[in-house]
Amino acid sequence: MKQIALVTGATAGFGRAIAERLVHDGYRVIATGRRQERLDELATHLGPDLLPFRLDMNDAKAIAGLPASLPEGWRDVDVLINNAGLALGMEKAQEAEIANWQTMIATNVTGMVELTRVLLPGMLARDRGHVIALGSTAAIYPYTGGNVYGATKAFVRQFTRNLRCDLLGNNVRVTNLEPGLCGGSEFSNVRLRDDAKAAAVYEGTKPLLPADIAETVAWVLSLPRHVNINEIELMPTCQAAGGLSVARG
Ligand code: NDP
Ligand code: 8X3
Repeated sequence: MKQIALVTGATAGFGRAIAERLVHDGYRVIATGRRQERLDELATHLGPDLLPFRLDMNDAKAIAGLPASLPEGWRDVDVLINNAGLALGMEKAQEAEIANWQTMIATNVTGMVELTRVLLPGMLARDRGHVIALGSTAAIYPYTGGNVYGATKAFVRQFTRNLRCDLLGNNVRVTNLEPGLCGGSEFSNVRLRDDAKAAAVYEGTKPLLPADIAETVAWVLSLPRHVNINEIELMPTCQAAGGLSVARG
């Protein structure tokens, strides 16, 4: 029987590429996000193994209602891809919009933990499952303007590590993927709210692409069930961590 994967944020970027790859690899995929027309288009593109399911990660009631609100035959989720997320703004903390911080925390942290909490009991009852999170290098390497976005991804990092402790003794795997510079998604368009500035982020670079993230997810899932990849930090070859900075008077 085909395994069922639920991919959050499947309307763009990594999530869409992961959904495509998993259907291709023989999974039945529940694709979620807010933009219904994108979900419908994905269903038309991928066929009956793709279930479009509108889910706003800021809607606690809708999250709590899963998996009961899924159609019969789609409720036993084996794989959860916690991908939906966003960065908003690059301002320094002292200038940032608090509403942007609230949205990042609500989506990247609160919605993510609520959905995980709702799907874990089913995985434990069936004694099989895998939760894969999209963290970020922003969780590890600080940068100017990364303030709350990086902190939400540091939360993702520690939450997935702690999940491993709580799930020990059960056959539910947990993995955190931490990509660096990645183009071909809407991440920078959403963050900067300016398509020209977003394009400039990748100028002269060969960034990771959503297909690279999907390939990594497929590999992590393909390993024998006794193998748990805890974390993967991945960057394009053209990127490396910077050094420390000093302000000189
Ligand atoms: P995109 O902007 O291309 O995709 C983000 C996805 O998240 C969209 O499908 C969007 O769907 C969904 N989403 C955002 N807010 C909500 C919400 N409230 N409810 C439901 N879905 C939501 O970004 P990426 O594909 O690049 O990013 C995917 C993940 O990877 C994010 O968590 C991001 O932080 C992380 N990441 C990205 C990197 C990059 O450089 N691109 C690097 C490292 C990590 P919709 O708008 O339809 O709701
Ligand atoms: C996305 C990578 O460097 O823009 O998580 O924060 S970065």
